[in-house]
Amino acid sequence: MRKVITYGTFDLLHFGHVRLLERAKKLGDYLIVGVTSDGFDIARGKINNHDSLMERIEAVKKTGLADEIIVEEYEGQKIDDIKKHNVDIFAIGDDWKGKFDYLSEYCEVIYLTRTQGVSSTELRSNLRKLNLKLEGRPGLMDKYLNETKYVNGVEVAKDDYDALFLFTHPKCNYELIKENIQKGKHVLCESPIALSVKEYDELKALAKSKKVLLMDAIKTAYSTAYNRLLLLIKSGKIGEVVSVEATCTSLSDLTEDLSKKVNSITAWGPTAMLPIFQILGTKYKDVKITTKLLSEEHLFDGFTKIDFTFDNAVASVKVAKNAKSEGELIISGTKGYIYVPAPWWKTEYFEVRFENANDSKKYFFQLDGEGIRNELTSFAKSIEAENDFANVSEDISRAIIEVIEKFYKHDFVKLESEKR
Ligand code: C2G
Repeated sequence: MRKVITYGTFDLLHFGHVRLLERAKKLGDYLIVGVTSDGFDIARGKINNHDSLMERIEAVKKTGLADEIIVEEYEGQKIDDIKKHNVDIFAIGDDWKGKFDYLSEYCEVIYLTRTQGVSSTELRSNLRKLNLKLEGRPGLMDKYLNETKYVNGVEVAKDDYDALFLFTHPKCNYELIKENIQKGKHVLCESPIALSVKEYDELKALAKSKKVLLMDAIKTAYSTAYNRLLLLIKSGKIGEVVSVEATCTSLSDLTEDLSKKVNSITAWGPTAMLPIFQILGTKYKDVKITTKLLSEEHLFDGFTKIDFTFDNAVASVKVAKNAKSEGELIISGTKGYIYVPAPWWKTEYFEVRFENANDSKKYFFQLDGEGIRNELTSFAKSIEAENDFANVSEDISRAIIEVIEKFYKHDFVKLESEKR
């Protein structure tokens, strides 16, 4: 029996793909099709697939041409597969001509003519695009604009727009969001969406009645490593969680008018509180805010510590724009702990550590675009599917705002400045 193998992404499966599979199949008696995993595609720079891996596998299956479907997950896997499956022929479109000659050491390599006039890229660009307007602090504009390029189904709006990505000063959020929702626009807004729970609930209700999406933007919630870490905790890897400590600091130029600057608790609080509420839930028994104010008038905190007490655990957050510390995340459990080194909020790496160092493990997951492009993808997908795929749930957004509101109500302990 002659075994043939071929590989591809097969996004939005089309005539060109089917013709390739047909010809590959005819080269032998048994066809193995390797479908690329999302992770592998991301690693090789193809981040804008429309269909998920499951959908792409299903589509290949439906052609009835594959005798076996496998998933391609890593660089170099082709050699392993060819050896493992005793493959006689490797076939691929001639857009790859010469690129896989190195496989001839293991089997015959055949390049098949690519079908002209049809491609996944073209099909993707014909799908309806979400016209996204970006509005916010100039310092962030270039970074966010650049991220939109990687997101399938999103186009930066020229005039009219369907959706708004907002990253203005948080005190402007409420009015701007209200105005846009009333006009029927979907809104993705940098957290916190509002500075009081009342305003937040009002905006959420308005969005519901206007049938638009209002989504909280916290990019860390879309980082692969962070999400895997949450899953490990939920699966009991470190036992029962007893403590979560998150620190986020950035020293910035605060000589300008502080009324225009975002204070520490608003800038960093949502990100720092995210793991606490996602791991321990939002029903804490007690919260205490201790702060060092740079300006009483603008309620600008240079450094703030927030301490939570839960029934079975404690948590604390340290945020600062006028103090520097190690931006780490430590989650302690009854069996072990997870350590995420600085800057944990855009991490690709973490460690699970145990008493016996031999049991400790290191985890690495590639992260492109700090999670922003994944966040934009979730936003666009949620709108397209009329379903909420957000990674930050409503109760968590509300809990974050509740703490920030407490700060704005002056419900904190104030640290004095050193007298010199
Ligand atoms: N193809 C074709 N004609 C087209 C489009 C694609 O013959 N009009 C072929 C490609 O040459 C490839 C297969 O269909 O052999 C799958 O194409 P893609 O889904 O674009 O996958 P690709 O990025 O080429 O992945 O490890 C993955 C492989 O290296 C190839």
